[in-house]
Amino acid sequence: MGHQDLRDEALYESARRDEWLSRQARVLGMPRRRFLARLAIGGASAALGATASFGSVTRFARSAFAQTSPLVVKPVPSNLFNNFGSNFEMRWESMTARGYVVPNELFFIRNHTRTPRVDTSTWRLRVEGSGVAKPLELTYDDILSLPDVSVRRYIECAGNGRSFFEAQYNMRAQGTQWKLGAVGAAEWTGVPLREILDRAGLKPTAVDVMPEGLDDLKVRRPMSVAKALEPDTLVVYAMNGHPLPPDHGFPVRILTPGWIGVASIKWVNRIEVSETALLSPWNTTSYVMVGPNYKKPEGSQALGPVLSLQNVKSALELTWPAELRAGRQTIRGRSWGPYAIVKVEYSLDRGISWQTARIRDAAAPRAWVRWEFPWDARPGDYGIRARATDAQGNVQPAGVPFNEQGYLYNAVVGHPVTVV
Ligand SMILES: Nc1nc2c(c(=O)[nH]1)N[C@H]1C(S)=C(S)[C@@H](COP(=O)(O)O)O[C@H]1N2
Ligand SMILES: [Mo]
Repeated sequence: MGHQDLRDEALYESARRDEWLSRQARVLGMPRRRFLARLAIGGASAALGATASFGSVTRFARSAFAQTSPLVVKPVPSNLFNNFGSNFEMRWESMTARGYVVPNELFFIRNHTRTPRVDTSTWRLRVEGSGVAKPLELTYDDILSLPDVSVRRYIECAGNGRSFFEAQYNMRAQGTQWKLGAVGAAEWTGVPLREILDRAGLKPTAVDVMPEGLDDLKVRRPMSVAKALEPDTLVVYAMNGHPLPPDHGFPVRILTPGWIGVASIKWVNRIEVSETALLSPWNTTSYVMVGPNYKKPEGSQALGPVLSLQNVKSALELTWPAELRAGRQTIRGRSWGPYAIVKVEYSLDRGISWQTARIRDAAAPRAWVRWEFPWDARPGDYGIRARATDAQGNVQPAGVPFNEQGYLYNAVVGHPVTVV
């Protein structure tokens, strides 16, 4: 397979899917009860209040509509997810008037191959490489006994919104044709990565930190030491107060807030720390910007500028397309980005005039805010537009230059709504 082919996410993955489908998955149980007991003793328990209303979602997901996929573990019913095979997009209407976090049952899944099952009695996390003086091997229990923090942050796929490139340019970008549901905010509990790097004797000469997953492709993606040392860059073991579900990285995943989702590596069993820059397919051939508006960086093996930070985006908590009854109602949505969202505007006349929506959550970086506005809807066809501004003054643009792999589409989108 040539370089060109590797840039096509779909081709790249289907070639390898044959490889790993033929192997037998390790199906081993997870020690859920023991885990929950530990969570209750540890400091994490206090911070985990945000998970009410789970019962109803679980019943919903297990209802007659429930569908399963051989590539993921949790039920992925079509009333909750758009199904792309190994990838499952959250349907935004399932978040209508819900709490701040996306319940685990509703959270989008982005797998390059399939969800592996991991036995924590044999699993270890190794921290090694030229950038550490004291290579480490940690058990699951070791990690649970380290100092923990809980943070509310979103994870978003770099390709979220990709389908709108085709709508804008009549040209389809490679990869999963997401609308805006490849994003979710959750409360993540884990150990700051810097605690672990400290214990491994991080050298002042270290430059890159590369977590690696134990899924079939060993998905791995370097980050700078600076990013690794940020207080909310975590080795996560709990999501919304529950052990990390298999599809979301059990036993541990990395959380790199504000960065593209692929940097939040799931099923991590190895972290390489290096005194030299690290390369992987995920920072050379994919998750790089390739297109007429982007230049290949000089002296780099990457095919284009390498992505790290996400950008500011918005979505409405409505079906796509939506049909609403005429009359007074509240329209709701959410906006997010690496910096705090300070303003959200909406337009009901195709972007000619804008009004300010009411933001319902305190602005925080690397998180989302819920917002709403009242609408006395008259019969007709609309494209409801939302446009967020962050604390750095970044505003969602009217359009985004094309890139072949369809990353970072954050232009204002007209959500099709028919009022009857
Ligand atoms: N090991 C591993 N980590 C991974 C992936 C993967 O396929 N394998 N997918 C990445 C991508 S592209 C995204 S967007 C996020 C999605 O996280 P989620 O499936 O928990 O929503 O996980 C990232 N971490
Ligand atoms: Mo992603």
